[in-house]
Amino acid sequence: MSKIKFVTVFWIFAFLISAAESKDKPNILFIFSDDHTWQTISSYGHPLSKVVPTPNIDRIGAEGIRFDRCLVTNSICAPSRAVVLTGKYSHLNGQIDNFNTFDGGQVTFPKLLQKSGYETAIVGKWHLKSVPTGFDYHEVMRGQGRYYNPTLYTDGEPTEYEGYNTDVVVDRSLDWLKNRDSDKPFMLMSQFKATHGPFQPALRHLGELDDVTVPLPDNFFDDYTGRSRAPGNHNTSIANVMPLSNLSIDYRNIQGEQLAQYRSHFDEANDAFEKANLQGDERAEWRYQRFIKNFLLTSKGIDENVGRLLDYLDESGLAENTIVIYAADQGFFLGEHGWYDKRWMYEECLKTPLLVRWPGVTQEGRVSSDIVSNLDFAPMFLEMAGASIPSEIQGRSLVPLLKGAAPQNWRKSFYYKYYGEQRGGSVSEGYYNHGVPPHEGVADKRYKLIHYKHDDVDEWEFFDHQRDPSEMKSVYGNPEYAETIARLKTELEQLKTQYRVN
Ligand SMILES: [Ca+2]
Repeated sequence: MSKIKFVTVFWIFAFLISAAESKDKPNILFIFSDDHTWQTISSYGHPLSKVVPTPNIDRIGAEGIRFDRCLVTNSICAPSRAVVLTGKYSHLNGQIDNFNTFDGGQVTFPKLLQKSGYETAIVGKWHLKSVPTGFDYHEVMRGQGRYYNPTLYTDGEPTEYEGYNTDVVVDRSLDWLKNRDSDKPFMLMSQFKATHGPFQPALRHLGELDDVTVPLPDNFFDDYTGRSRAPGNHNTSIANVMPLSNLSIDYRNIQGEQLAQYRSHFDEANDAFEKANLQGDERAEWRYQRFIKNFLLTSKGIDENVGRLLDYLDESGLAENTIVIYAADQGFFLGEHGWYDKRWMYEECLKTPLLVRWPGVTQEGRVSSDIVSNLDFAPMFLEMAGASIPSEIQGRSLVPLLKGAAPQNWRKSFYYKYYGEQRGGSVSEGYYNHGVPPHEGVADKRYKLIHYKHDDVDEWEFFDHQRDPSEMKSVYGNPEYAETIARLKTELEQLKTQYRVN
């Protein structure tokens, strides 16, 4: 065989092998929502999720695995998204808060999947300000986007859509799936604005819970004693702080009959509330009911749309070779401690939902209590795709956990850091956004140690979840725990060295 013929045959052969390998690679559908906390997802078993169940999201866990202790490194929107993309803590990926702009020039898992032969796309919420990189296709909202009749942008070019945001994100995701380059495996990120505030359900769900009274959480009227001063300086009270605009709507682009229905649901209720001038518990109860019902019905829109995506995978025959992941950017308070919002290292928002279905790999209905994190998503996606994991990535792939069990040397503790968002004024008067100051800490399966060190503040909190799952009393000064606290302080320093914080 002549040299030229040999080279030609070699390349044809190499191309066929590569095409065959690409065909074998699993597709990845990563469904990611905003603030859609684990308490609302029924498979996690929280009483709130019984009010509005989530059968479609539950199905992912029932046919795959549910992670019960998935912790975020920095419980706020844009930073969590940057951690997911890079597999690195905020101080290394640069996205420490919602104010700065994501550096799209750095290494991210979508870029590495592209190199590995994947067609990549992101549709929906982005929230990182810079133009998405590493995607063959992107169609994203600017900033928070609108719930009703949203505008999505591709390369800065706007397209206006009629309808409800969560429906539109799935319409556009399905459109991309149907028209993609089907010779390649795909990785699609369908990212919802829901359930971020202002809490606005789809028109079809407005008023569905009007006859229901949702029980207040046991610690709704928390007096914040028995802990550091930090929680008492909060600015996230549902009863007194949450603006009514969170229970209202954005009227841009809404007209006619739609407008009349929204006005009737939101404005008339808010007007009646203002007129009634309720006080004390009555006022708190009214505001909680409005908040929680709108939140839960916004969640319902997510679940329905997850169902649409799963149905399409079934109908198209893609389900068998497509991994489905459901997660949110962080958890959220739904009235616990009297709060809405996130940011704190407390359980409600430190923990985020994570469910993964990988046909032929995940054993149906498994539950993992191992400590996993959004830091682990990037390496997980890379290993799923058969791509190598750069050493600079700080998370660990969850693939071994999906296949069976955590390796012996899996993490036993977890490092958290929230940076605070400075607004001005005094520390106790809203200097930090939502009154949440910078803090860091370490958590394991039973204990949590939090350090508030900023300005002239230097305070610790320590919780034993076995005795105090709701984190109502810090036992930092209790000599019974002195040894454990000392151990966790050492652990905290070791983790900071390991993750290059120090
Ligand atoms: Ca969020």
